[in-house]
Amino acid sequence: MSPVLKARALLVLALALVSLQCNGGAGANLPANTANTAANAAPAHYGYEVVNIWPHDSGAFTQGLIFFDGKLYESTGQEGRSSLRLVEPQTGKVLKKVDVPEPFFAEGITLLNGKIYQLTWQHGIGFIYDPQKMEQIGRFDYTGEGWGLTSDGRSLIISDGSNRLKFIDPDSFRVTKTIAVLDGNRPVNELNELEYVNGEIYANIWHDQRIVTIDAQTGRVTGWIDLTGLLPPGDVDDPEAVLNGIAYDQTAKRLFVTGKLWPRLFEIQIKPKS
Ligand SMILES: [Ca+2]
Repeated sequence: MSPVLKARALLVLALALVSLQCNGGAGANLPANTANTAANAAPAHYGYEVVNIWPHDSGAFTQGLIFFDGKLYESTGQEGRSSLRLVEPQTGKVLKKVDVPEPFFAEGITLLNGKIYQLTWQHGIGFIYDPQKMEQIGRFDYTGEGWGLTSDGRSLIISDGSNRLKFIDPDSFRVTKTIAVLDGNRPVNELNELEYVNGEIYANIWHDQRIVTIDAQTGRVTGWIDLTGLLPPGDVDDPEAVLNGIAYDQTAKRLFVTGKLWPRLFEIQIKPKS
């Protein structure tokens, strides 16, 4: 190898190492020294600290949550009660609401290329909205159930209640890739609401007090965030009022979580488990 080529090769290697340092790890709010960087490392275990508590509509059966342009957008489910909402975070006030008619049961939402996409549970039909006008501007079709939805900035990423995440092209709505979410060799099933955070996908698991963090390239579980005790006992007694709803404020690096029918929405910071 010529000296010039050798120097270039060393530069490429150095850049690759820097890139690995920057991209590795279980997400946004973690101290750098707890980052789970090794490709086959065991998942890291995290707890949480509450930063802010804000009101949340206890009639909202939360199925999708995103933060964009200083506001929360929320999708609520159940037939006849489904909606897309624009919500003021600090007050929980619903500023605008678009009702989703029966028989649709709305599910996850995400923002991609300036549009909000919303899934429905069992109808294979999704809705597209203009987030500024809060108006429906289109529909799309997909195969299988729709549970959670997020985006890596290129694809729509759909969960369907299994351990699989489907990547869908937003122009053709064809599946371009599917990843299986595995903790070691164990499938993590019933993946629900999703949030893409810096190369990882944070996912609620139906009826589980933990959020799982997933390598968005491979499906490998990188961490578990245990949110047990987040909602004070007695706040809700409905067995379906489970933790569901994760939104990430990319600008201020804030993480928000709530649940179905929860009267509160939390900004949390993830902490290594002691
Ligand atoms: Ca989300």
